[in-house]
Amino acid sequence: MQFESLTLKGLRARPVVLKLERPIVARIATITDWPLILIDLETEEGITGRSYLEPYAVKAMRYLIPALEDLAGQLKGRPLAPFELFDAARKSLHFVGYEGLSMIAVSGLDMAVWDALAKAAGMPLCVFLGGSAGPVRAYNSNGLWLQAPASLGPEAVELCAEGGFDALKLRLGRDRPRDDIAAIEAVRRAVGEDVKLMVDFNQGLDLADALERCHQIDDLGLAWIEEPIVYDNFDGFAQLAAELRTPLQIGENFYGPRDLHKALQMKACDLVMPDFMRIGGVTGWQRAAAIAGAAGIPMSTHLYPEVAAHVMRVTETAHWLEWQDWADPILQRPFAIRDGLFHVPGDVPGVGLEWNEEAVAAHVVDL
Ligand code: SMN
Ligand code: MG
Repeated sequence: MQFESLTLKGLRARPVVLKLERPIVARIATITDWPLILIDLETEEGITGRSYLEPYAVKAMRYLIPALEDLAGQLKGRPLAPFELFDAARKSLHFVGYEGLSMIAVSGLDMAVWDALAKAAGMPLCVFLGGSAGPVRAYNSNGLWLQAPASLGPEAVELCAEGGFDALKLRLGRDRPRDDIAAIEAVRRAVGEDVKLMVDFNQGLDLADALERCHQIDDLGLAWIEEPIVYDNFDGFAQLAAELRTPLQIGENFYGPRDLHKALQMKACDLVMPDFMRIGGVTGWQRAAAIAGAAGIPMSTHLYPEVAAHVMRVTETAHWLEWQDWADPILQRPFAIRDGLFHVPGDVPGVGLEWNEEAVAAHVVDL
């Protein structure tokens, strides 16, 4: 097999909005319309790398798409070497500030670059990265938002059945702490003791409330407590981690591997779960995974399950893949979950993202 080197030619980014089947109702926001930026990275050699970004707010696509186009314009004509393009893109934004939206744009570009390269090599991304295709254990994160406790039990049963899952995530942060406890109990009653239960406060509490409310649920056998307080209060997380027996999970708001490093230095958590659009795509993930691996900290994923499955196959301390099917409506080949496992196919080169163009046409929006 002759490896073909690739040259960056251009990038197309299209804004799409999908209606969520189960709307996001978190303490800090309700989201019914889910934005996706579909990225096609074109190469001179005719191979297209694909990725997407989910920036939560539809309006955020208005400023992220020009940022993606700018980065591609600046890197046009360069060989598709992901580490080099990542560093060049990131450094070009030093004066602007390379966290926040800058990092999100770099991450979207990076994921598409890795996809194109693995496609050119004719390998699934996980094989290209030195691993093998196979299963990745996943929990179902598709529902269980801040809804009435009575609806939680039936939904939890449904979510387990969707793919033979034995782990679910439930969102907390209701006004009255006892309603959160009732929600946990409702899910437990419905699915039994053997299903693992992660809970997520979505940054909704202040530190004083978090200390009190996390202690109240500390002996309920939860798999983890996620983001009880605002994401960048590492001092507060360190206090919580020191006091609680239940593992404390953070990381979906780490902007780049250095945030993960800082969190571990400060003992701000027991577990980490970086998000691909903030950690720096596949490149940022690998750098972060090396830090978590050396520290012996279990690492889970946040959103982007298609890319997540590949990198989890090569992540030293791989823990849980967060399963969401939110991109499924615009994918040609939605991925299969069986027995709670995401099965990475061995015969699909790259990440395996191909757009269902008819569905894209039906959901593409004017910004
Ligand atoms: C989450 C994910 C996506 C949108 C809102 C909230 C949540 C999670 O924090 O961890 O799944
Ligand atoms: Mg979360």
